[in-house]
Amino acid sequence: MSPRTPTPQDRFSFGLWTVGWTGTDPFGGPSRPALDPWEYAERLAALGAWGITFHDNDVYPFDADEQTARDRVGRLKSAADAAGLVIEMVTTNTFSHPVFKDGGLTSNDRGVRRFGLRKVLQAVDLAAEVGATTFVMWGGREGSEYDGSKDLHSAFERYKEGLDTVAGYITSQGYDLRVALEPKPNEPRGDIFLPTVGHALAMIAELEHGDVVGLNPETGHEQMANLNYTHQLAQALWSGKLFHLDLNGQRGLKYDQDLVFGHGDLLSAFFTVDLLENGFAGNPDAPRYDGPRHFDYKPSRTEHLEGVWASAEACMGTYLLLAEKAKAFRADPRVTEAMEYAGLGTLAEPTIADGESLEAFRAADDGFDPEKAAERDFGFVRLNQLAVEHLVG
Ligand SMILES: [Mn+2]
Repeated sequence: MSPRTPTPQDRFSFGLWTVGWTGTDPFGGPSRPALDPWEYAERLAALGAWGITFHDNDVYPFDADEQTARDRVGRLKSAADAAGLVIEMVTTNTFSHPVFKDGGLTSNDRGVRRFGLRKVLQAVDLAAEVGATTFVMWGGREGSEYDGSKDLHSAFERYKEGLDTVAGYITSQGYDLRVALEPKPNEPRGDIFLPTVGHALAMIAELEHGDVVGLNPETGHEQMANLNYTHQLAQALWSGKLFHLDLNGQRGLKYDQDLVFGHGDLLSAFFTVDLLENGFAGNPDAPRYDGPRHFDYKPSRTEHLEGVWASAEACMGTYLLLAEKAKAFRADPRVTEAMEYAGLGTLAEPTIADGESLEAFRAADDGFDPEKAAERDFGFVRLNQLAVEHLVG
């Protein structure tokens, strides 16, 4: 079975830094040339992508003057428009330049924090100008290697101050833009602040302007923390905070691999796509994700330019195959039966009845026999095997 050709209706988007990665890693230099940012647009559109995303410094150098920055962004925007691509998300690079070695918003150096926050605000204006609707904030350098190196309480205060300044600015400008935090447990810092979706949700709950702040969970980042990516997406959705996502592949607890989507934990990828395409099983009224299917991966260093395009196609192709298989899984009468047997649909029913007082509830005799209930067979394995059959069949 080969995947159908992607179309803009699929809303696939790619970071310029993904196909634009030249293969430089901590152990070696580039293994392929860099193209100019606008050169990627036409090729991605030809492959069936719908959108592109970028960091400010994917398009213009860190030390560019304002005119150079404007010219280069203008050139990219024209190329995107000509190719029919949407610029759906923009983000700031507050990690590459050594000035950010101790973070952009949480550096111990106040001068760096003021510089970093200005850089973020400038990128917010840029995001609004090019029509992006999501502004991702990945605080890759916000963190530490040594527990004694930070006043951690103040670090969270400064992180909050920075996020609130950005979110408040977006609101005050009336920009049609939402902030999406991207958690990651480690790399490049030994320990990064907001290491998981749950930590980011807890930070958002403390913000003054948290209404425009949500999440951009990445497959590999959650899996690096040994967490279930689909569960993280689900909790973000449940919280009304799944604003954007980064799909890729990761094989277990190691460095951030950024593999092609599905080239890590394939069964997990299947259920990720099942959630995104079909919603929560047994609960059609639950919130759904309707944002871009955004890939944040790195074409492996072994590949040259042909391999870059093949890997971009592979991300979209894998997603489409999994979407087809997830549809077939949900439509399979054996799956419907197995879901009923498993009691999926009954979890949506509140435990305490509507209008039932706590007194009445506590006094109620449901005729419940825990020994009998303990004998129940849920059939989760059979249900999972049906998913495996659909996946590999
Ligand atoms: Mn990653």
